[in-house]
Amino acid sequence: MPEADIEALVLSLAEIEAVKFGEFKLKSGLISPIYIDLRVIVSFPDILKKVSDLMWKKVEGASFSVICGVPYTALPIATCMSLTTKVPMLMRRKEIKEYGTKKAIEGTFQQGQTCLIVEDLVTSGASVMETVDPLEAVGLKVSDVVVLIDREQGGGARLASHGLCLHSAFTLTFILETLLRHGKIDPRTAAAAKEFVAKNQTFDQGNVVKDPAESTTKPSIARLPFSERQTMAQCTMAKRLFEVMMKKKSNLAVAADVKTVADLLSVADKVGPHICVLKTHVDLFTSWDDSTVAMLRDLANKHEFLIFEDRKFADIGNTVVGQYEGGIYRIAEWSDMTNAHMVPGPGIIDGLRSVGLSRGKGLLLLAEMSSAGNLANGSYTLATKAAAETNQDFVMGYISQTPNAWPGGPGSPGLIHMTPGVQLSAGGDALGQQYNTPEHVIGVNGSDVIIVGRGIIKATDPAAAAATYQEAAWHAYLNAVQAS
Ligand code: S5P
Repeated sequence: MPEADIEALVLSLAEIEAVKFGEFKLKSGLISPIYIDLRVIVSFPDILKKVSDLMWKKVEGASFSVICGVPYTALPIATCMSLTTKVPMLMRRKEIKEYGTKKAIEGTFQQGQTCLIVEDLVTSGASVMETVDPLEAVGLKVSDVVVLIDREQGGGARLASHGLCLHSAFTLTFILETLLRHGKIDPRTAAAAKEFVAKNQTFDQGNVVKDPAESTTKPSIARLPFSERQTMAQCTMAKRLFEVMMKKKSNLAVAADVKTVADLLSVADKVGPHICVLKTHVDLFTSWDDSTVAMLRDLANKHEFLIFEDRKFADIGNTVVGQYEGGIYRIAEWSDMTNAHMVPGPGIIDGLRSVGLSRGKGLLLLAEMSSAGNLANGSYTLATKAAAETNQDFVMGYISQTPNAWPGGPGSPGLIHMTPGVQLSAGGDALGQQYNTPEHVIGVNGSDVIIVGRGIIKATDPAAAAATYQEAAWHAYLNAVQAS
């Protein structure tokens, strides 16, 4: 596109008030001297076409076979590009769909395909990352992002830190200079806008500083404190677990894998002060009745811990409904959370949700396992991540191993990662269990909660052992937050 046409496009964006000057209050409360709202371009098909053609030119040479617009403003731009170039498009759902397929990404694609992200405006890059994460979670690759306007507030640097290359049709500086040259704004206005940009950088040497104009969602890889993540959690039980962790300064869950209910109650009472969660395998016990349930719940109230029945549901929706609420164990009555494999597909979440959601329960999805040779990895883990992301009303988090290594990182900060296979020194047992240390699990692998069984319950003094693990895991969490 000739330079004169590019300048004409900038002038027409100002004419249709897609770029405005004055005093504008941003979502963050900041007052900005410039306001860019590109939603209006849908009313001007000629401009929309020019915008998409110019953006397309900017990604010449980049390699991709499918494109995806960031909802909503960039959707018509991406559609226009797709119609012109015949490169197929995908759509990301912004809302969680309650019924139907619950897909985060709509459209036809193959795992391993590379997708170009199309966005109207980049400030901090947070909105772009909200689309990159679910695309990567379903196995697509993302390497390039094209935007109409780069506000030059750190978005490019943040995207680069995620390995993404930002291409922009215009920088804000170019827009200001063009409008100034054509007498559309005065030098004072241009200077005020430039100053605002300089003062409101969102990314400084790899750290997110602030996010003034875009979504408040933080990048998934940053280690935000539990206090902040609690406000982002959608599931009631996730909020509750964050609260318990903060109050007790404990991100330790104990796996009470004992043989009798007497031992269960004894262990629960001993380790209770040190834990946020007590994990049970109710089918290990030789008996189970209402009085045991009452005593266990009393201990949970006394020590303020949550109860996680590690049932690992793995059947079709209709079957798990009965298994969760009925049978001898009536798990939904006394446990605060349970977990499920995603092997059967999303019907398993729907089934468990139909029992647990109204009771305020939470579900953990098994995205990875600790045992040697297990099959929960690669695309299975990514599909589980996508299922968790789109069902955050009831899914409170994951059973995972290495969330920091997942494509796109650990996912939404409102989801909690719990990791079994933890002892004070790395190693394993004779049946395939593999152990990492609390520091490694929390600090390196990016988990939130350690789950410890034999390291505590087989210790001569389980209470003292629990205190040791509690301290190690909490320190690892504090260090991880401080370091990010
Ligand atoms: O991948 C997994 C998932 C789970 S929930 N690996 C696991 O070990 N678990 C559970 O964590 C397992 O069923 C057991 O209750 C606990 C680990 O116990 P430990 O004695 O090996 O620490």
